[in-house]
Amino acid sequence: MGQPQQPGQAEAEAGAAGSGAPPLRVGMVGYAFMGAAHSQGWRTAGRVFDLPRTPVLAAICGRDAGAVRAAADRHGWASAETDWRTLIARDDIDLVDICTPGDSHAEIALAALAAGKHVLCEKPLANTVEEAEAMAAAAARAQADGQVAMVGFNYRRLPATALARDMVAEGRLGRLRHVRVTYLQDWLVDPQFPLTWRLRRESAGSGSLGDLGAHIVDLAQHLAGEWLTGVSAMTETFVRERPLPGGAASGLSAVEADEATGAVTVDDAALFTGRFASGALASFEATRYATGRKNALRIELNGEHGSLAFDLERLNELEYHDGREPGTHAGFRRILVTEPDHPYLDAWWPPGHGLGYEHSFVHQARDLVHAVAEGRSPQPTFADGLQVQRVLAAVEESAEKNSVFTPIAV
Ligand code: SOE
Repeated sequence: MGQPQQPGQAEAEAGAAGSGAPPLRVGMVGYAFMGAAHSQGWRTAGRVFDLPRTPVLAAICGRDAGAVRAAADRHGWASAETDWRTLIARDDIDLVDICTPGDSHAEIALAALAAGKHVLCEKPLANTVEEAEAMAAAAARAQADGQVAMVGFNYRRLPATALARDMVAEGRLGRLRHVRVTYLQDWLVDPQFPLTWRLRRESAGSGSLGDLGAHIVDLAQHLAGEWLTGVSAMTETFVRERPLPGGAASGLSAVEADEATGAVTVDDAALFTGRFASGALASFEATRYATGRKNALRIELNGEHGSLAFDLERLNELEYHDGREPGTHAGFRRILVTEPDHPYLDAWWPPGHGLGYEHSFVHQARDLVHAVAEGRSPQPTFADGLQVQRVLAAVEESAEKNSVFTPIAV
């Protein structure tokens, strides 16, 4: 279904030519929620940031010809494909962006790396540790040929989380004692919400754990600057039987429910504690049953000299407490992260004009383009994605063993 000249192509090529930077031709697999978010990132990055290569939205791929064509038109992709193998075989694609459910990540990523493409893969990296190991090994081999591979942990790339990481690395908190993270959603509260792919182990790998828990494990480790060494966990599936979807269903959006039902084979919620290499302690909660919480991610870090807190619902802010201030005027203060000196913000709006969720995907595209141009491995690498996968596996193992402390394999 490759088409020579499609809506958006002339514009994309003009953009590439106009900037003087050579194009980076992207082929994206998947076009639902994450596909739309990544499209926004690719479309916008080269218009806001000065990039060494200009992203070109060359081709989008999905199995339903009509739907993928509509997605191409809506999001500005130059052509559409219905088979990812055809997309990967195209010699006018430099980078493959994988936005499909977890069960196809490994196969597509391995094929793309073998074909000499750079790869961006949505989180979690894979559905199993074995798949993630194969992907990390393939990415390490491909790196010798100048190929890069990155995992889409987008929350690292908000200005406030990037600033938090810098502040921890500068030693402002001193030795870390606690990291506590929650990621709360509520889209499963209704027991009639149908059994979409996100609720099946064979397609999603796990439930809240892999979907939300993967984000907070990555963010916690990224901000702390160290890895977890072991976890103690509980998981639960509150609603074990749900109606089958009555029509086409994407992961999050409920469509009509069928009369027939099927078994939910993933966790609905995961609660775990963890220990960092330094001895700092961490707690994690990931759930789709936090009634009233839509996309509430919050992280707090406490160190011997100070604390930091970030809340996704106030994503242009960072709370900071400097414990060395005299007690009379010590206390948490709000840093408004909208200054040009803050991470990513020199290219955006004047101070005080905040950003949103989608900008993390623009920054992700920006950072990946730089890494490709410089031939260096962009973080989070597939090795980082594999390590998160190992944490998820340890959480499942611990939960199965009634919360016994489970070391994380290295
Ligand atoms: C669904 O829970 C979801 O879309 C996640 O899959 C995303 O990674 C997160 O950014 C928003 O919520």
